[in-house]
Amino acid sequence: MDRLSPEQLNPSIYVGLRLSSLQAGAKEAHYLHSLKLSYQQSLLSNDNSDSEAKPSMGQLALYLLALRANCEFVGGRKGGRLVSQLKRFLEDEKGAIGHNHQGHPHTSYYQYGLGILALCVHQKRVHDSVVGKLLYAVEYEQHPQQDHFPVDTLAMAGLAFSCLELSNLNPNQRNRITVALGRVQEKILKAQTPEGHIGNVYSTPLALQLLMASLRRTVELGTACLKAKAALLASLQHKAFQNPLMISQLLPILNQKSYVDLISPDCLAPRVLLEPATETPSQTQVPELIHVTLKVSSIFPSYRHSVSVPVGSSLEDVLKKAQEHSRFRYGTQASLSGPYLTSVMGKKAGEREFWQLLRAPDTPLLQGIADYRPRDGEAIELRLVGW
Ligand code: B12
Repeated sequence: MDRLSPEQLNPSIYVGLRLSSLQAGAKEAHYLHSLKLSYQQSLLSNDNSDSEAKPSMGQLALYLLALRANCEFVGGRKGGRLVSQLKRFLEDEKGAIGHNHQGHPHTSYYQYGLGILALCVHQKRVHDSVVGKLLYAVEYEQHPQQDHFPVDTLAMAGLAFSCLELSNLNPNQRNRITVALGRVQEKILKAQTPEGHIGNVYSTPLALQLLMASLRRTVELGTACLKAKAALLASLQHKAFQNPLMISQLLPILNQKSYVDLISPDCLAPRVLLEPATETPSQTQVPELIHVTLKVSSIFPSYRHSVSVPVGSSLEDVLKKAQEHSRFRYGTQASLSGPYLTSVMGKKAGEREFWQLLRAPDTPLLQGIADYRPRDGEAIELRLVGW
């Protein structure tokens, strides 16, 4: 197998596969080996010159989950350094949130929850004060001065609490953890739409992971899970799951598993060998063209231009075309979800800001620039907003 580029090395994919009912034969071991080489090299080197390339707190956490998915515990001198790094990341984030909880983590509460979860499945204890920040955030989430959590973030916090509850690593906070977990579960149930999704289609897999990890099985919970699964299966048929990261969060659910199962993973469970995908021959006909309008009003002078691209093109293709043929400029950064839009017309999104993708007039897209495929006549707006 060819050497994998850092962009293709996604620990979430390994975790999803190992918690699924599928296996990828020898490729799986090779993938884990490549992950280890890449992550250990960049995390354990003392070279700070290329700090951009260093994995973030959440990426380190996902890497530790991947090790656990292979039934490994982090150990030895190298493993110890990774655990210390993750603990240090969390301590820094705790500092950024501050004593009076007025600040925000540099990354996000999603990554904060992921960090606690990863240490928990390795049976590594974090200080009560670190867990306390996540507890407070969930307890006061409705408060006007506090961050409002999307379903994905709530689910991730809940998965971390579930692991802590089962492992009893912070016994002094046991009651608070149990109450917060009940609260997360309640909010997640409330976020179910009439079709059955929880939040939106892409937050449903994590929300379901949280509900399935729950020790409190009620009829209401069982019904909600069944409804959510049916909605996901319908979305799968409509090909809503194309993004590998999204598929990696979905795979455990299809096998009745959640990240909390990484406390004691079953590495001997039989899994079916994945068949390599067969490529459909490309059509040689001249492709039909569609017209898409691109708008940017967050800058002066504002920008508006119509671009024609072949039918089936992605939003990224539209941006490229606009860049080639007009004064439009954009920049991206690779992430585990694909290319993330970081700047438009030379304007970079600042701290706690992002370039939001909308279908005009006001519908935020549920996919990124590489996955979203605009229809003929659509207008897409790029808008700089706070979060
Ligand atoms: C936090 C978060 C954000 C934050 C990121 C900023 C920050 N400092 O953390 C904000 C609010 C800015 C954001 C924005 C968007 N997000 Co978002 N986000 C998340 C969330 C909750 C966690 C991501 C994370 O930290 N992962 C863990 C770390 C370790 O992985 P990472 O790759 O290093 O993380 C980076 C990327 O995920 C990137 N990012 C965040 N969102 C998105 C979305 C896309 C499509 C891409 C390519 C990258 C990206 O920011 C992270 C921090 O640097 C996920 C939930 C989930 N279920 O995964 C949704 C999620 C990934 N986001 C989603 C979407 C749709 C978006 C937007 C496209 C929304 C919009 N209409 O504009 C924009 C991105 C637009 C752009 N400029 O390209 C969807 C993606 C669905 C899909 N089909 O792939 C998710 C799954 C939420 C959902 N349920 O709808 N997001």
